[in-house]
Amino acid sequence: MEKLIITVAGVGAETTKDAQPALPVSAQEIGEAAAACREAGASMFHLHVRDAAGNPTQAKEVFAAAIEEIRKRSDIIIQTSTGGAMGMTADERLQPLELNPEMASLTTGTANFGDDVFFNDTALMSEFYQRMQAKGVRPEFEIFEAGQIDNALKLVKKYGPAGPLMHWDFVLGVPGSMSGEPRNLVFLVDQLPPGSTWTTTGIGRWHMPITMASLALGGNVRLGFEDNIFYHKGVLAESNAQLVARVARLAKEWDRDCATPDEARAILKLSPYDK
Ligand code: KMH
Ligand code: ZN
Repeated sequence: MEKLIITVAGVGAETTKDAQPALPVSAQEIGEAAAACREAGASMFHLHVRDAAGNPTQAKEVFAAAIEEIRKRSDIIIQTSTGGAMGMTADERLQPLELNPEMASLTTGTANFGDDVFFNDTALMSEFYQRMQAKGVRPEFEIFEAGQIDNALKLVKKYGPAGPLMHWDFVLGVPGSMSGEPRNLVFLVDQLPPGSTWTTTGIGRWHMPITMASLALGGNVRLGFEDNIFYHKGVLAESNAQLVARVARLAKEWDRDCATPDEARAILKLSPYDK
């Protein structure tokens, strides 16, 4: 098995400090959290940022400040979000691409998201995909519903590839979208084109079942306060790094070491990190 790529979705757009006091929000907190996660075994950081009031923003300058603080402390792969937060316009969501991140998330279809709708119609996803292609930013296809795989494959057919392989993240357990039953993961993984790499996100109570299913199937793992704030049922995690350390430990028990960021770059066929 390849080494394990642990991605940390450490901030998100929906989690609040009230719900999880250890949520990193300022650029410095995000930089420190990413470094601690890297130390614990993570090789990628899925990045959302917050404004001075702690609200989600896609402002380029706020992303730039967080990226600077991460880069001061670690070589972790930075994957900026283009999902942003509910109700943001496409132009707002696209802003971090101007910073030429190594990777960015891309959801290829609309999905129910609790009582809201995470809007990604064909025009929006085509524009986001082509912008990433033009800039050489590798997409991570964030899949909440099965048809979103087909939509991503249609983008590649219509516009050509956006890199040497397709990297996927199955986000399972968002209320209103596909649940985190392991059978859903098996069904989704079965549909991927050859050469794909993939990771999983189990939301809330699905964090551990999906993590274990992913490890059993040879996939990778995403975790962090965007997706789940608890360590045990009803017990808050102390930090994002604590969640990373548990998965790194479990994988090691199965003889699977964590990839360093450079090893993850090699697995994902990203360009080497230019220090
Ligand atoms: N905040 C969610 C509405 C992404 O980052 O690409 C969408 C999201 C997906 O977090
Ligand atoms: Zn996100």
